Parts: sequence; structure tokens; C-alpha cells
Amino acid sequence: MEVPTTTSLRDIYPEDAIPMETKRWESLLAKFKEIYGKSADFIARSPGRVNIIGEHIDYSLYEVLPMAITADFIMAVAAQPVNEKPRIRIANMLSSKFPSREFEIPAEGEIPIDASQHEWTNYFKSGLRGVSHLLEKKRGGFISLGMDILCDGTVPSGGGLSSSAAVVCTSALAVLKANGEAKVDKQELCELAIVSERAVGVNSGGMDQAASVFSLRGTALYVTFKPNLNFTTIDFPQTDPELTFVTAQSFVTADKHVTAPVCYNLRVVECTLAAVFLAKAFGLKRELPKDSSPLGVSLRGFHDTYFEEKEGIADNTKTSVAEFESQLQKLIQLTADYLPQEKGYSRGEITALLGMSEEELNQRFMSKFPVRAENFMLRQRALHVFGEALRVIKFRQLLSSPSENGKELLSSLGELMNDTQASCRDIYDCSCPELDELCDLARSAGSSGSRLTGAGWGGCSVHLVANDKVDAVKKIWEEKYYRKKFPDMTEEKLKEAVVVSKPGSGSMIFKVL
Ligand code: NG1
Ligand code: MG
Repeated sequence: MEVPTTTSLRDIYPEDAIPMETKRWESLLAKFKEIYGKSADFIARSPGRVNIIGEHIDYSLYEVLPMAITADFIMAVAAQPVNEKPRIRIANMLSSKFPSREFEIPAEGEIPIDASQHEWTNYFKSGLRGVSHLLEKKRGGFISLGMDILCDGTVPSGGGLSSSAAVVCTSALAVLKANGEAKVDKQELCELAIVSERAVGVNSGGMDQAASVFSLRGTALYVTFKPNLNFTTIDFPQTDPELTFVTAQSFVTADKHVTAPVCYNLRVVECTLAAVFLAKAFGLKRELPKDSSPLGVSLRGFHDTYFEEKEGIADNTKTSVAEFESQLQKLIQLTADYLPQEKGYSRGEITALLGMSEEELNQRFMSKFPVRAENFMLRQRALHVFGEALRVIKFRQLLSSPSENGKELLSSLGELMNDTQASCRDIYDCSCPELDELCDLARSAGSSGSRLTGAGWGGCSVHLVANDKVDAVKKIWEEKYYRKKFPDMTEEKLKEAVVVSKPGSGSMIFKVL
């Protein structure tokens, strides 16, 4: 499946966004001409995403259910004339915050990226680097052509709507097109973006990039990671009242580069350790399978190995949904029995059970992305992951076979989302008081389901609200949250804070005529 090319914004945005986006794209093309003295050849774009349900389980290789939003990252591009030394000139419409940069493309070796800097072009460089590896493999030679680029992003950064993935997916797509790739395969682009984003220091799963690349307008995405990255699109049932998803920013910046070592990357380590700990606790004979999770083994790998060994299942990835559901229920019970310590597990307890030295533990699990922690909440993280994976299955089944009664469907879907929020807050510990407050306020004004979305610790929340209750929810947030916490907030900022998100399309190439 390849990234589509279009000449109409109607293929990209929902109807009501067209006027504003037309203005935005026209000013991008005009500015491009002004800066580079020529018109752009094409515009590459990839959207942000909101994760509807399936939080902090993609790096454990369990299915998730995101959807692309309208907000996106767009890049106008012109290839540099061939006779010059290949260089990149990259500018941003928000030049005050993101100054223009120019750099040569080295004739060989890696494009240098200093991941310790908060340099806005790092995500572009990681995409550029990813493409040069891919083209080297495919063609033997790599990036030959330089590029003139002008960018514009509307995905709030650090806002849990995957601004970073939107930048990396658009960057990789733009470089591929500028280097003559007539067709760009979505799978290839997505995998390249996942690897590239990890290069800038966050040990992430693959949900964001999948949602940004694969999404089709009007549908949600059901993303699977095992046996390999794949997806199916899910239509939203037409119900009365209509299902409306609203995103609300907490404006607590959840910058994973700051919180990552303490939070995000620590969760990846805790889930990985829980997997190997459980495998040992159940005396599984076979090693956990090496998989695409950030540290090479995952709770999903434990899950499949456990049932293959204990119940003689040949290949657990082919198990029926009903069977998989009952497996998860069993794992929740087994975890509660076999990981009893609410207070967590020390390094000493973990190395004792795993029969390995501290150095080996550090080398294997804490060297790729250093985490500073002495205590690992294995029980809580495993209980959240298995419980959340179960909620995703139930959510998908509700969407695929909706009861005719819209109200009933809304409350069942909403209940699952509320359970996710409770689990993120109480046992995965990735919420924050502001997110909890936004969710409580929304529910009191009639939201069916309210939860944080993305990594958490700040950033964004997502709410399933019957369309006739959206105004009441917006109103209570404005009065009791935004006006109170940010008294001098502009109308503009308030508009960015709360967005009704319709499922948008994924990566796209726009041909400039
Ligand atoms: P955000 O923070 O929304 O980009 C992060 C991870 C996802 C996933 C979610 C939690 C990155 C790039 N993305 O999303 O893979 O793990 O947290 O579900 O870190
Ligand atoms: Mg991100």
C-alpha cells in the first residue's frame, strides 16, 4: 500500500477544515517562493494522532486503537539543482521559534545528530538519516540530491498528540520523494519512522507512526505489532447521538526528553522486566522470543510463550479473539498471584530471581536508554498492560458490532475509557492532577468517557462525548479549568486547547501544480 498523491485538500481534511487549511497551504507556498526564489515541487504531510484506547501497551506489542487528527506537519520541498554540492536548507513558518538551518549532506557516513540538544531540526535529520540507510540498502548509493524545505506544524508539541511522529513521518516521506522514489510504501515509511524516532532518544512503541502513516479519513486504526506491524481500519458506526471525540490540552508540558529517563523509558524497562520475571516465575522452558519491542523481549512475548507451553498452542498469534480475551483474564489473575509485592521489586530481588548479576541486569535492560530507579513496580505495570489489552479488544468489538441503541453504545465505550484512565492514574502512574481534573470536569458535564491520551504526565486528554453535550463540556473546562489556571489565556490559545477531532487521513503527497 503506497502513500497517495493528491492535488486536492479534500482528500486530506474534513470539509469544515478546508477554508482554514487552504489559507495555510497557500501562505506556505508563497513564503517558499519568497525564501528560495522558486516554487516548491511538492508538499509532504503527516498528521498527529489521538490514541482512543490502548495506552502504554504498544511497546509491549499489544494492539492499540488510535486515529489520525486534522492537525499535522507539512513540508514544502524543492530538489536542489543537481550540479551543486548536496546540502539541506530548512526553514519554518514559525521562524521566531524555529530558526532556519543549512547543512551539507556528508558524502559518506552518518548525518550528525546531537540528540542531547532540543534542536528542532533533529527530527528531520533522524528522518533524513533513516532514508539514507534505506536508499543505501535499496540502491547502493544514498542521498544524492539536496533539498530546499519550508515547514509548518499545527500539532501542539509535547501535547500527547504525537507531534514528534508527525515530523519524522513527514520528513522521511519528503526525503524519499525528493530523491526520486516514485512510490513510497506505507509499511516501509512507518517502519523507517519508528527506527528514526528511537534514534533521537525516546524508546517508543510504534503506535504514533502507524496512525500517522496508515490512517484513512473517517476511520479509526486497529494497529497490531505481532507477528509484525500491521493494521486494519475500523469505521465508526453511525449512531444517534453521534460519537464525538474531543481532545483537551492540559498545558502541562509532558516532554518525554525531560521526563523520559524518569518516566517513559522507565516504564519500558519495568514492563520488560515483568515479562522476564513472570517467565522465570512460571519456569517456562523456552527463552522469550526476540521481538520488535524496544528492549527485544516483551509482555506479549511472555503471553504467547506461556500459552504455547502451558496449553500446547502451536502459534498463539493465530488464537481467536474470544480465546485471546480469556487468556488475558487468566494472565491478570496469574500476575496478581505471582507478582504479589505492591511495594515493587528491588534490583537485588530481580537479579536473585533472574539469576543474573547487577552488571548483567544493567547491561541488558538499562544501558540502551539509561533509567535511574532502584525500585520496579512490576506487578502494577503488568496488571495495567494485560487489563488495557483486554479493554482494547472489548472496545473494538463494540465498534464492530454496535448495538442499535446509540446511548448504550456510548456508555459502554465510555466506561472502557474511564477504566483506562483509572488504570493509568492508579496503577500505571502516568497521569497528573491536571489531567485527572479535566476528566472529572468533563464527566460532570456529561462526557461518556474521559482519559489522558499519549504518554501522559501532562499533555492531552481525549473524551467521548455525545454531540449534544459537547458545548456543556467545553463550557465547564473554560470556566473551571482554563480561565482559572490561565487567566490571561488568549481566544487563540483557547481554540487550540479544545478540539473536536474527526478521524483524518494519514501521510499524503500533495503535487504542486
Ligand atoms: P506520545 O507521547 O503521545 O507521542 C508515546 C509513545 C507511544 C506510546 C504512548 C503511550 C513516542 C514517540 N510515542 O506517545 O509509542 O507508547 O506514549 O501509549 O514516545
Ligand atoms: Mg511524541
